[in-house]
Amino acid sequence: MTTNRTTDQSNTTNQTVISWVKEMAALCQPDTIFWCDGSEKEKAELTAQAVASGVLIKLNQEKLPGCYYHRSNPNDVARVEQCTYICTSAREEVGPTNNWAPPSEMYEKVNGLLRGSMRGRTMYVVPYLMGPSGSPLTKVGVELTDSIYVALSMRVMARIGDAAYEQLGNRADFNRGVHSMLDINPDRRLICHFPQDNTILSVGSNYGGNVLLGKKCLALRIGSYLARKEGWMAEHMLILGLESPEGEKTFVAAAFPSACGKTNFAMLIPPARYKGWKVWTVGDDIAWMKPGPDGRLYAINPEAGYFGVVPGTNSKSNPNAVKTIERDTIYTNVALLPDGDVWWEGKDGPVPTECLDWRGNRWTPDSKEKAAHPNSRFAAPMMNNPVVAPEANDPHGVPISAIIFGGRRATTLPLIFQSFNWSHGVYLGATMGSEMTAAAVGGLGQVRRDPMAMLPFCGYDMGDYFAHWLRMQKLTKTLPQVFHVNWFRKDEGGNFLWPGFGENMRVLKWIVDRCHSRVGAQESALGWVPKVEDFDMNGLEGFGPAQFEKLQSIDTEEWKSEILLQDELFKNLRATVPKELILQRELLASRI
Ligand code: OXD
Ligand code: MN
Repeated sequence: MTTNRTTDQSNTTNQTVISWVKEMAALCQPDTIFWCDGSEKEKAELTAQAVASGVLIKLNQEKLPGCYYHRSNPNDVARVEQCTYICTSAREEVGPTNNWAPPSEMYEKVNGLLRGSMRGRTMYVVPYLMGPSGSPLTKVGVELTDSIYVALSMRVMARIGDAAYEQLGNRADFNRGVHSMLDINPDRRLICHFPQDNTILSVGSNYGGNVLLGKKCLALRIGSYLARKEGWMAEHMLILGLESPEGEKTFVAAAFPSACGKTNFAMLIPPARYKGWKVWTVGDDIAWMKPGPDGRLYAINPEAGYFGVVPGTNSKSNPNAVKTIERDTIYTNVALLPDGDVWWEGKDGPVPTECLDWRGNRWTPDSKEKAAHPNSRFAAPMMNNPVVAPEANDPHGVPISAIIFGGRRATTLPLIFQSFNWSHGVYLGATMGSEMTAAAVGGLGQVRRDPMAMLPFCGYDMGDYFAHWLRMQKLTKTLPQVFHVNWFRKDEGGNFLWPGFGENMRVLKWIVDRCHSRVGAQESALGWVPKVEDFDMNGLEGFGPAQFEKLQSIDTEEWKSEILLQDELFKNLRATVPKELILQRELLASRI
């Protein structure tokens, strides 16, 4: 089934959009152009088309109303950092941690691949907003894609349709994004950012992070570039609000590398003893933060949906996510049960006796391979989240009182400490690290530095990015307090020292009390730490002051090697790393 909405029947009067779409259509030569308006009627029409063509499988609508299933090409299951480029006039601008290519060369190469790439296909024109409608922080993008799966996923992940054209008016400052699957060939896979032109070209993939261009490409890579230019911050952070029984709400933003539980923390349910306390989710992946009129930092979540890793999602790890993905969700690369339900490793309930794995092959518990791909995903509307913050749609954003950094560290890093000041806080973010799993190149236990969890997402030189963080002191009156957490410290026997999940509320409570100057702290070599009597251990089975001391201990030998490891990152970024951070390292070394 094709549609008859042609170029001449565009649903915008913005001439820049219309002529750019015409230009791209002349290049890509689609059979048809479909101008998305974001309506429910359109959703039904496109969904029916995707089911008819086999791109989506309709799931059991009694169990999972509004849910659909997609299998990707097995060669296309994750973001591909080696195919991701930042194209600016000078190589130095992108620094040593990004792939660089000259814009002219990359335009020529990708336009060559795009030429005629949409013959026999439809080009969907997806106008979208990153951010709530009417917010001064919100940006407009238009994505052209030949993937109906992308068109349908974009309407979950962003606010799409006429609202975007309304916000744009007749201006020309929208992000131009072009995506073509080509033949989903890893050899012709490129995700190219042109920050100076506010343009993204993505070819050869159909996987979320590479193709839902509003997310990592615009909201983080291009976003971070624009943020530095315009005096705000685009960060790989969740945003949550903690409400006290008296109704006081405190908002915090937190950056953890992938697979460290960002979505879980954003949707945390406080344990029973925290009667009347509530956590509200503003966002689970990205925060855009800008100084407000009162000099505080205000944050919005630019997204409208969650694109989360499915395996391990259950009623212990994240009960709110379980509810969020029960309806209106697009599942990709999980396993399919005979009754049209889905399954994944770590799901509640019994392991099925039989299902189809993410590749479509018969799977039984004896199979050697996983049934769901470890990076299988849900795309679910944030409004499905039982604890979505009402402020998630507030154009003013929320005032951020604390920034939390964290990683997965079996040793060395205590459960919680607070920076002495902003520069020290920037140092904590800059030296953030996480241990790689056995599957990752580099080997078990090796710490990969991932500054502010932005290593794959910073659209310019990392040293300049640190300098921008430091500069925020001049652009704001009151900056958030900065904290570092580690939920993953282990004892000599390899057992976790901290129960994690909902119990992380105890750490969050101390953080929030610190922000409101309600609790004192003790000075340590690393920063301010909780006094043992201030840290709530009530009702924690098998956990008392001795366990807390162990979890918080600072081992001088471990820290000597940690400081050396941190230096490797600084050596790599030598040309631009701010002197203030070198000084912070020296101060840390002298304290240790
Ligand atoms: C994500 C990621 O998908 O960080 O959010 O990779
Ligand atoms: Mn992410």
